[in-house]
Amino acid sequence: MANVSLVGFGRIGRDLFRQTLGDTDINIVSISDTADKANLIYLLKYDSIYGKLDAEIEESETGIVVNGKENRQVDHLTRNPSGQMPTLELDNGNFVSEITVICDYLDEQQGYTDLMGKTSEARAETRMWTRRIDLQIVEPLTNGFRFSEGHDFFKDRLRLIPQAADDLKTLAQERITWLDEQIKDKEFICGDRFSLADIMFYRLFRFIFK
Ligand SMILES: N[C@@H](CCC(=O)N[C@@H](CS)C(=O)NCC(=O)O)C(=O)O
Repeated sequence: MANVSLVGFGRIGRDLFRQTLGDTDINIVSISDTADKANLIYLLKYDSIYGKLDAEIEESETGIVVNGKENRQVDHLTRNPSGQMPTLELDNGNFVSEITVICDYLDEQQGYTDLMGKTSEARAETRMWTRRIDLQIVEPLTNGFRFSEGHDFFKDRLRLIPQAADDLKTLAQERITWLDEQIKDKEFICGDRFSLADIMFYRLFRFIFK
């Protein structure tokens, strides 16, 4: 996907913007114009030639937000180039993203608890399971969801491959069945220790089956 900045939001800029809404190859990440924001929003929304724009447009502190994609705009992309949440801002102003990495970092700040593991081996075990769960279950299942039930919400945010949705859900389902077998004699995924691996798995499970 190409990230594009528009310099000037006159007739041509607004026309280009309209043409790219819903386009999965072009993502407008910033618009600069000296004109009044409210006026620009009005002109974008009500065009005497192209008619009313079928999109939700709001004014935000930093600019305008179309179809609520603020996390996909340049401000957030400088924090996290993936355009996703969560992103943690550190005390020195740097940013860290990816759920597993943020949790690992925060637990390390506590001197490491059972959530990541108190020994190198316990942490390796947690990272091994969270990686398997993230790559083999969370990612295929959430993409399967984004490509089908979540299609309308994600269509302007990501490249969607609707025909892959069922296969991705099947892949995840097979790995869930495999995981079930792996943990059948254990209390938690890492044995008797409640860890990040359990949280990763069950928060997804609750979201999908809520
Ligand atoms: N691999 C990423 C996935 C993050 C993710 O899926 N974030 C979702 C919310 S939980 C998101 O930002 N959705 C909105 C979007 O993609 O525009 C991580 O572990 O942090």
